Amino acid sequence: MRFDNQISRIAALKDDHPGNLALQSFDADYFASLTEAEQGRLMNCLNSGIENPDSEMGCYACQPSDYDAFRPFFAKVLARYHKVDEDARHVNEWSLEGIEGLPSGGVLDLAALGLPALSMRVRVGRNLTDFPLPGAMSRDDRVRLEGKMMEAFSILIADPDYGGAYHSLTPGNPHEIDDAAYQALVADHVMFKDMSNDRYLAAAGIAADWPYGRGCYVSEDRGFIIWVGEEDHLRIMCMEKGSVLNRVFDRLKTALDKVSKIDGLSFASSLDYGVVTSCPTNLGTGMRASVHIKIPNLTADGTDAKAKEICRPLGLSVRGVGGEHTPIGADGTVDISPSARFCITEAEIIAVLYKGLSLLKTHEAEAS
Ligand code: ADP
Ligand code: DAR
Repeated sequence: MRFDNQISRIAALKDDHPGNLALQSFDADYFASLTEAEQGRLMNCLNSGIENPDSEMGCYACQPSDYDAFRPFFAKVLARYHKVDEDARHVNEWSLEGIEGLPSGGVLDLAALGLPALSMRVRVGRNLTDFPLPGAMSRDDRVRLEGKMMEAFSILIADPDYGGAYHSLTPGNPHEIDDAAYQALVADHVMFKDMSNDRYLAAAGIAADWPYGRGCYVSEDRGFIIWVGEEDHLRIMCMEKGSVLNRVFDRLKTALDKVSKIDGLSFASSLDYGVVTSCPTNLGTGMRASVHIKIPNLTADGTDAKAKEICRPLGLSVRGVGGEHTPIGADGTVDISPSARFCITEAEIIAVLYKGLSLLKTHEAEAS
């Protein structure tokens, strides 16, 4: 049969890689029940996890409809990763109303927790309904999507609240920037890293055709950014150094409402799974809300091990100062964000960050 080799590799890898949820959730009988065309679509989703057995998720959706089309498979990986029932349904909600344990008035002021001003960032992934997801795009798809977004950016540039500029990595694009300018944007945490160096994204097809169709829109104050052509078609984010988390959270919601109303832009979503993203770890909200915070006591050994041990029960993840798969800062600066993205609302995510930081501050003080 056409996929016998992949099926054999999955069977051979499964027992030695219990953390690879795609391998663990693959069911040969379900796969055999699919048409050959469906089998090809689903196997494309597993390429990354087969080629990288050390993956924690091990799969990426390749078409906006994959989660619903291959529900028997994706329901298993989602349940295992997000610790929810296989029939769980996601609800999106940005209002803080009714969330317990927050300051009256809902102002999430880090200064009230005794924390200094921090670099705050909230990002969401979004994908357009009229293109394949990044793992299945051709180079022409990627350049056409960039062109469609450049038309949308011309509307933002005309609006004083969003005015800025688009910076493209696509050779020959009228807004193409050189490597020095690109590296400066990456160093400033404005632009994403070279995806072709990420073996998971490379195996998934998401990094293909680099750097065609890639770029970022940046507002004049650098507080509103849209990535084009990263792991999702769009990563829409707000970022600033300060104390009130609501500032980036509310600005992002307002910006998202503005962008989603631009003619021709329609974001992929599922009735059961919420916002559709390439990676099942981001499904539902596509949201990561983070701060960069110095915790020199919990990172005194130069690693993030103790910080991760403390943060895990707080529902927080620890990343390096350069983002995913990068080291922590020499001064103990780490990237802290809630781990949950799915079957949690946007409002609950920012609340977890606020409450988690209060507890993290206590643990940092106790570690002195
Ligand atoms: P994502 O957050 O989109 O999942 P990464 O974790 O790789 O992707 O981070 C992408 C970039 O955003 C990196 O340069 C990272 O340092 C930067 N970043 C993330 N959170 C913050 C923050 N709170 N302040 C400043 N930069 C941040
Ligand atoms: N290495 C992949 C990525 C999982 C989560 N990170 C993302 N989506 N950027 C894995 O399956 O482990």
